[in-house]
Amino acid sequence: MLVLLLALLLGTVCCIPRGADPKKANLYTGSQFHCGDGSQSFPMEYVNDDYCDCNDGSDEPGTAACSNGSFYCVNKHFKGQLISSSRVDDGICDCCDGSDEMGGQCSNNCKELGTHTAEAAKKIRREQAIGFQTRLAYVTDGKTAKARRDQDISVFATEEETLRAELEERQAYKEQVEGPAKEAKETAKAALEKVEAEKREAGKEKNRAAAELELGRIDKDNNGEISADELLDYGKSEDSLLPYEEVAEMVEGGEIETATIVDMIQTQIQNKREEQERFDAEEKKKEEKRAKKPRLRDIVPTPAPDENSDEELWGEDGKIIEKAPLDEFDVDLDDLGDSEDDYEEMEDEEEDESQDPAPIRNTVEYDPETQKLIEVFNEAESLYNEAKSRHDGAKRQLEDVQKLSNLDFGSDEEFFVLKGQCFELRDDQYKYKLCPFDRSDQDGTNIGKWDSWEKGADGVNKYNVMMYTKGNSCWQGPQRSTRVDAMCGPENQIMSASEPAKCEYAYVFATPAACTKVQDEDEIHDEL
Ligand code: MAN
Repeated sequence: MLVLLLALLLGTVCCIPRGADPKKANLYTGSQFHCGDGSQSFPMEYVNDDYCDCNDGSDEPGTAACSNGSFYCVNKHFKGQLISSSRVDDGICDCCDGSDEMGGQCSNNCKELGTHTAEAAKKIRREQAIGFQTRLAYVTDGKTAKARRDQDISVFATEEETLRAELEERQAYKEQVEGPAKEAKETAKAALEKVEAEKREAGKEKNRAAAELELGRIDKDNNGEISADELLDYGKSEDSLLPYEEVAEMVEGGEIETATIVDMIQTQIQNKREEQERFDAEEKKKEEKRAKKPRLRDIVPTPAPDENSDEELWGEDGKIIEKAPLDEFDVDLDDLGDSEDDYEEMEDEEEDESQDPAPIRNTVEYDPETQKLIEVFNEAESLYNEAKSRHDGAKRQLEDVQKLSNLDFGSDEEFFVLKGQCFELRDDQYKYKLCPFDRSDQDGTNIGKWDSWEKGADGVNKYNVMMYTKGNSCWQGPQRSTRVDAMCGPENQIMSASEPAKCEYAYVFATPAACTKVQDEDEIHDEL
């Protein structure tokens, strides 16, 4: 036993049979051999006699006699290795020390292999050591960022609260002044509409009087009746208000009614007026556009004009009020007090209307009292809007930092630095991209959004596998997902990308964040 132990320590197998596993050296001591499974015993000479006696093949470690036996390659300077005994003396060199073949048929290349493997292992260790150093920096950065986030959250939350209080206050004030302004506006609008309706009526009357006057021109002999000849003559005259065809039709029909003629003339006068108004309105609009002063204006249908219509407008109390310069009109009549959306809608409407030549519009002014209420409201609204936009900004800022804070960047915040970065790998077919804590994609197709950490094969480390799920749907397959196995590496890099099952992707991702402290150099040597 002592000899055997000594042999093991010296790395030799001087006293155990060829191909025997040093771990089972005790089987081959004494004069009797006991099969490894304890089933039978034989004299020691039965060992390696090229005849298989034990069911477990343990009596023939150094021959190919047992189909289930194993041969131990000592492989000094490299790693001992068990191979199937069927590979013994088959003319192929399996062990690096060549011991599986008789008579020095194979060269011993264990030393080179050992040196090469040791160097490769050393390189990996070195890279892991570098990775671990980087991880330490990641941890520092991650922890600093976390502390900053925590601080930001408390600052932003206080700020958001202050701004919310201010917003609520301004909203209450806006609501308070909105009612009176709206009411005053409506009253003013109703009064204006009333005045305008009256003006329209008056306009009609004027048209009628003008038509009666025109009748005098037709009735040349002034006998109070319109004859067919008088009517036809009038129709032919250059300044006739009636088209000749209509006049001729009337004469032909034999019904020359004075009232009908007055109506016809009145209609013509009215049409002409309206045409002129439309033209004027168009011109005015063009002028405004040219002046490039786009403003929201109160708009109402234009009343029938009278001589003063261009110069005068009427206040709520029916008093004429001075027409103010255009710049003063920036009041929104119907949509008083509502959101920016309404403002945009109104502007859109204005835009649409500019395509349409028909409508006649006019600006509206209010009496000073109403104007004052509107101004108070407008001021309250703009203060509210300004507070709202500040509060919205603070809220967004708080939500953003909270969202970031809810992400799990590892036990020591070591994965934090990966947030906001993306890594790519191109294989023969696709370009894969991983943006940690965000998403994974294949040629731009979403193959998973950040979901959670999962334990890796060791079942212990909580931060081994990143799961990205709920990607784009896959035809006749599951919704796309990516599993990312994080391994230690000196830098961040997708090492491989594959699709083990349809639309289920797998990356191996090297990152310093996954590195742990490397065993010291001496241990590396001991292992080899
Ligand atoms: C595309 C790729 C593949 C996927 C098939 C499924 O070709 O996204 O990875 O397997 O779609 O139809």
